[in-house]
Amino acid sequence: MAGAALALFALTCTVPVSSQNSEAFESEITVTGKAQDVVTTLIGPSDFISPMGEPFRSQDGRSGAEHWFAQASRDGRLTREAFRSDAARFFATLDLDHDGEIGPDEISRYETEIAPEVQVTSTYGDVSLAKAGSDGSITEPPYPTRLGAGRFGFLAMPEPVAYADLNFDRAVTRQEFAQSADRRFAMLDVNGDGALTRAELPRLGRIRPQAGR
Ligand SMILES: [Ca+2]
Ligand SMILES: [Ca+2]
Ligand SMILES: [Ca+2]
Repeated sequence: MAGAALALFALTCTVPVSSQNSEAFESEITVTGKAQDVVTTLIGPSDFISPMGEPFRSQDGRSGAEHWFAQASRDGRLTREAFRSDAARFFATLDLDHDGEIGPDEISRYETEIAPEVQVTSTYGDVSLAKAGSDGSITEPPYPTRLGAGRFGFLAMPEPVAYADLNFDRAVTRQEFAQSADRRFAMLDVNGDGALTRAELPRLGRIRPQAGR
């Protein structure tokens, strides 16, 4: 199980973001008394897709991941309960007709209107996986490494909402979504203490500003 979970883990990557808000930013550091309590904001690009598939598009220089974490966490910790609540809140926004499941039309709306990023099927290699040989030759990173929403989040899931359809009947029930939330939380809770901290979440690549933009 641990191996499978690790296989889904985010690999450090740089995510191409076409928006004008994709500037790099330096993390802010807040010292809160004790040396071990140094808090850094989550580093990453402005566009982020949360573990349950919700897009966050930052416009204030902080990463989209930081926006997600800040709204879902409390006192720097995102507990399992809070993660479940965050998932349930997002589920309610997707279940437009309030029938307790995200049906095919609602999944389609998610993919076209809410998070069109999930449609992008072009592959994006993780450059950190490229290997340099002793003779100076470079072995290209394996492809594909990331697809769709996987390029914008912690987990390598191209379509995080449809991925929660555990019985493959093309609808995601509230229960399936909650069950998926628990699974994804467990993947991210590296030390298994029931809460996520910024320090244990995967680091997302920073986008460097393009010249002239
Ligand atoms: Ca519905
Ligand atoms: Ca289902
Ligand atoms: Ca933890």
